[in-house]
Amino acid sequence: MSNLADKIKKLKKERQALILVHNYQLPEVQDIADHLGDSLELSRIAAKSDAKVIVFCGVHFMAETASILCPDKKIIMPDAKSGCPMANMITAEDLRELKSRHPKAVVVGYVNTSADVKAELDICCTSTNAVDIVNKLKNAEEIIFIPDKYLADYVSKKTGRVLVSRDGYCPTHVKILPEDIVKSVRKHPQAKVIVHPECTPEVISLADEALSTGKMCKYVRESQAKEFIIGTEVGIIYRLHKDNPTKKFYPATELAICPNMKRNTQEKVLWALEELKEEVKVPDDIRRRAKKSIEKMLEMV
Ligand code: CIZ
Ligand code: SF4
Repeated sequence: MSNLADKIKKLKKERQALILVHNYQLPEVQDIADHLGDSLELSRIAAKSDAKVIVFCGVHFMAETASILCPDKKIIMPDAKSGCPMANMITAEDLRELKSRHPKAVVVGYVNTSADVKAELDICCTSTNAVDIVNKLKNAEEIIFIPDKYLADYVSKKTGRVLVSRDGYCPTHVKILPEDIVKSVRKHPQAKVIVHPECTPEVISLADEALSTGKMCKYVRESQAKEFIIGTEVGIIYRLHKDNPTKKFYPATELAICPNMKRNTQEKVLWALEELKEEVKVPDDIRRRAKKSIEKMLEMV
């Protein structure tokens, strides 16, 4: 273990802190994780733990989600500038305007949204449960689904429901092109192709499965296949390798890198623990309303 990692381990104990690390983080950050996972898995671990401090290595909306679920803990980010461009593509004001044009719609929002936007939702969802949730809204006359137009398209195809969406998308996942999949399959004809539902419909149509990161980990673990082409942020490949050392993983493209996810380093985690900064705290009124949308999701799945 590196000197830095030793220092982090020691200080983490003193601070009674837990280090939660998203599947897309750099290998050096994954190596010091107490838990690796997707945003909701990590926030639920935070809520259950008795740690006083949560060091959340991911992007801003994820730390906010942890703050919403555990207001009594101090949630800190090693680099508070790590935002999610997709989440920033819709504001609470934008959503209120959309709702005013569809007053009867049930409002479903992806977890990749700010706390302010979550406060305007009826139901939050993740890429793991979005299809199930929309399937359960049998009586809804109309459904708004924000912010990701590609996830909305995927969910709409899977459920047969028309969804009112907006022009949101993930700048990292759109870097994965249909020709990348075609080329990778030509090179590795035995490999299963698994992509994220934030990819474009053209890419999804060429894949064996469209899966959230949590579901990708499970799929690879349980699959008989030995090789996989991975169509999502490349950081997950380090975890997949570690968890499945006998299997092979090929990124659909090396360009699928989220610069925001890569801002965290071991050095910044150490500074965060030393100074207990930057704290992310969702104000109480927003927190209460946002929490309802998350509770509704947990109730439904
Ligand atoms: O919810 C998450 O962590 C995200 C953004 C992606 C995924 O599929 O896990
Ligand atoms: Fe946001 Fe895309 Fe980065 Fe995920 S990979 S944090 S959706 S920009």
